[in-house]
Amino acid sequence: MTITFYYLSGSPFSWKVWLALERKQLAYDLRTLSADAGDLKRPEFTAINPRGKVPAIIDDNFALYESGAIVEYLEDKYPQSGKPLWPSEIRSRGLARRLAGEADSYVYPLVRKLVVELITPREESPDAAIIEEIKSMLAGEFMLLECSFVGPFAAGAEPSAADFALYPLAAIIGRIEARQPGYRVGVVVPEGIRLWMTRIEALPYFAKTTPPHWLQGG
Ligand SMILES: N[C@@H](CCC(=O)N[C@@H](CS)C(=O)NCC(=O)O)C(=O)O
Repeated sequence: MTITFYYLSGSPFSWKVWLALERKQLAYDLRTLSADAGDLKRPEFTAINPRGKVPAIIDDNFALYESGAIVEYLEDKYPQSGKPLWPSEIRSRGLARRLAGEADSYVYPLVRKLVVELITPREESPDAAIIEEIKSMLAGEFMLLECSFVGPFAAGAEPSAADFALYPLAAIIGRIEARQPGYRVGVVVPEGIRLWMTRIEALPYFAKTTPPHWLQGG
């Protein structure tokens, strides 16, 4: 059975689910939507997710949205497929779930603010004071995360959904740095997190999940 996967290039929540589908070695049909073209607000899509947000999946006529719920569903529905999304040891699993939750609840809102200040086209110029404040908060978040990591991957010897929740957010910071070097946002990512990123990037399925519009220079 092929899973239909609704995706937006550059969306960290979509990237999380893409990495999870790959680790689970599940067959999927990638449907890349365009926010600019209004795809997320079309009735065909709001019938799947009334919030008009990605990611969403349809599996065997069952529609599901919210990246965290999708990751749990994939593991529950396909326990034997590919590799597990969570560590088997209970405490490691608790840690992985905590880190995935921290990525969504604390890191994402800060990264989103940086994207709005420095990447999203808008009339106002970037506010240097706000950017410095967000950088300082993000640096604190990454230091906390770095101290919590217990293995080559976030929660141990194997990649888990915690890595898949966090990696896209750290990668987006790298992209903002490349596009707006003057604001030096990259300094918020400590050395240990940079090393961890190289391990995610070395995963055999990583390259195919890179946001297509990043590869096209967009
Ligand atoms: N909590 C949701 C967040 C989903 C979300 O915010 N998706 C963004 C892309 S990263 C989106 O679809 N934004 C389009 C919009 O709000 O119009 C999840 O984990 O899936």
